[in-house]
Amino acid sequence: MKTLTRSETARFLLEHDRYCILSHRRPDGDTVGSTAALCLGLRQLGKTAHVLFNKEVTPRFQWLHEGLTKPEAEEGDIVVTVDVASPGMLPKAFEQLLGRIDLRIDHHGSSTSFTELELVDPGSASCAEIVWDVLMEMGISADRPLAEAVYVGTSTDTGCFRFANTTAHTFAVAAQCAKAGARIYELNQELFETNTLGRLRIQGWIVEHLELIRDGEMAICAIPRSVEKQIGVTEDDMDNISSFPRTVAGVRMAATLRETADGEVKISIRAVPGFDAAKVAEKFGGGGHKGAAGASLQMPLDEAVKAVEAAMLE
Ligand SMILES: [Mn+2]
Repeated sequence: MKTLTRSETARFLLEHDRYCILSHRRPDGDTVGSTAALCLGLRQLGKTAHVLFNKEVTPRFQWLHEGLTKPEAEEGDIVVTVDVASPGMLPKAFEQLLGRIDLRIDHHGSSTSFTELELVDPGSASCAEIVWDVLMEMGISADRPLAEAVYVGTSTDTGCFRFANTTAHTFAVAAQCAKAGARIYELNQELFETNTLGRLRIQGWIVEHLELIRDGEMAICAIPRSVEKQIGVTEDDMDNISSFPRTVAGVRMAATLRETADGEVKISIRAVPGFDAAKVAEKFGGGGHKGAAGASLQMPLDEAVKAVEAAMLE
């Protein structure tokens, strides 16, 4: 595995053609926005580029991939992953590509290399910012679709520029997106100001069922699948719901547990500086950032709660 700088990555992308770009499982705004931006930038240079269709992308972010996807990677494609920290983060349908992925662009602090080349910058709040820098090095001029894809990535991974990962560089990139025509107000309304009733109802349930531990410094909330079904929430209603328990005054680290359709328990941990969410997630084979991390557990929900609580108190 060889580590590349932004300029080396730009040179690599300029020198090759026929790109197939991969997002991660349970896709968020950063992986969808970054893959879209990279694809649009490469196409602007006259390259053949596609985002590999990821069926897990929800309506909240689907519009970013419109017109960019293809169903399968082809022989001879240069395969690039964006915002994927480890092989475990790849959607099941992409796992067959392991071993032939050429480049990984990522910003996760705890990650497992699985590609020939990689550009990883854990200091970057979002992958979208890294992609932006690389595209600028390649001489691309941003139009509205590209700028909006990058803006969605940077804004969602920083909770609209409120999380501790936000840097001057994040703001600088967002400012350039605004300059290039991104509809900042509309996107912020859609992504951060508007709540569906389903989301508000699950938040109400969380408020009632949240368990505070260590004198209210930590919180755990386990959401049974039956509750999600009863309330009738969509995956979009649940997007980044794990940030919510952390917003309770005094809570420095919070874990949200959800049962998935295939019987796993998905944990998402959020933490403020001084606490390390990734350390907790790593105990269960997961990973992420200090401020936000996750893992999947193969055990019943009540056992998972006990295991996660023990790991947090450590
Ligand atoms: Mn990200």
